[in-house]
Amino acid sequence: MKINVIGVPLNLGCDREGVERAPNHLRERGLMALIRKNGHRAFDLGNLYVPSVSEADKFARGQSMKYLDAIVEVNNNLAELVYDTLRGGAFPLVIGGDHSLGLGSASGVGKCFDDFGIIWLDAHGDINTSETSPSGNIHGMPLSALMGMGSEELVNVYAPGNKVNPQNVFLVGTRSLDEGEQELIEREQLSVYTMDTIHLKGIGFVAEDIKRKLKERKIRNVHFSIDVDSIDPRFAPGTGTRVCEGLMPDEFKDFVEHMLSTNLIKSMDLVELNPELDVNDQTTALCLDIIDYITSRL
Ligand code: 6HN
Ligand code: MN
Ligand code: MN
Ligand code: MN
Repeated sequence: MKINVIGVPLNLGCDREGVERAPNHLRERGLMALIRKNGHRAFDLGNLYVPSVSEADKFARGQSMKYLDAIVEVNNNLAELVYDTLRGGAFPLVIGGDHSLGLGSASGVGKCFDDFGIIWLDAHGDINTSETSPSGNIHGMPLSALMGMGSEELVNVYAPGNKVNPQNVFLVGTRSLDEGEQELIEREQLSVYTMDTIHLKGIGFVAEDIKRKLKERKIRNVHFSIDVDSIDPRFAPGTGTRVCEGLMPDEFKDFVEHMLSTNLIKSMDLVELNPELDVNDQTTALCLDIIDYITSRL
């Protein structure tokens, strides 16, 4: 398979330094060779340009979302690159950077396939809006924007309006939701597989349930957005918003294996690795292991 690696050294969505270093850090530790070892034609498209900002840009025009203009700009460019990659028959592997990039990434996927689904593997929901966000950090808002909810500026990134049907969105590993996020989940009847559910029923059950729904809804293409904080912080401490009681690495791999076996996964994000917060580089090693595991099954 042809795989295009796209680095997005973006930290404006989490408003914390370190995540922007992840794409180069992974490259320096052998990212491209690893993908090629698994038999793929891998191309490194480099890092997307991220505008430099000042403290004054944080709440420009009096709005509550931090660094909105720069984040919209990066996501618009990312969407086009992901779209071009898919049109060229390649698999986009997007390396963050913070999770606000999920907005651009999935928007590019949405232009290519109109019947697509999103699996969002994350400790968090990332479905806040400018109104419900406790932080103003846009990495907590991309998934609601993709479903057409929240500020127009985010909803209209790359193309006007919503990009994905809420029925086709699956949240997995969830264990930290803000009040407004919980309300949105109930209102939209979103498919959410919390850690409580995973502990109770097992990750295999969850995977089978998602596969069944994908089939029922005749979804032919899936974008897989992986936030490193979905994994338990004992194994993945190198990330900015750690939440305990996460997925064990084996549960994570088990889930990934199930999803890849559908052959529906057409694109992927790996986000929120922060090398500066890591302990002995173990989260970087885990990310490389995950990429190895995934690309050996693509
Ligand atoms: N992530 N719910 C919190 C917020 O600020 O909206 C945390 C979001 C974390 C986002 O991990 O990609
Ligand atoms: Mn996230
Ligand atoms: Mn998260
Ligand atoms: Mn467990």
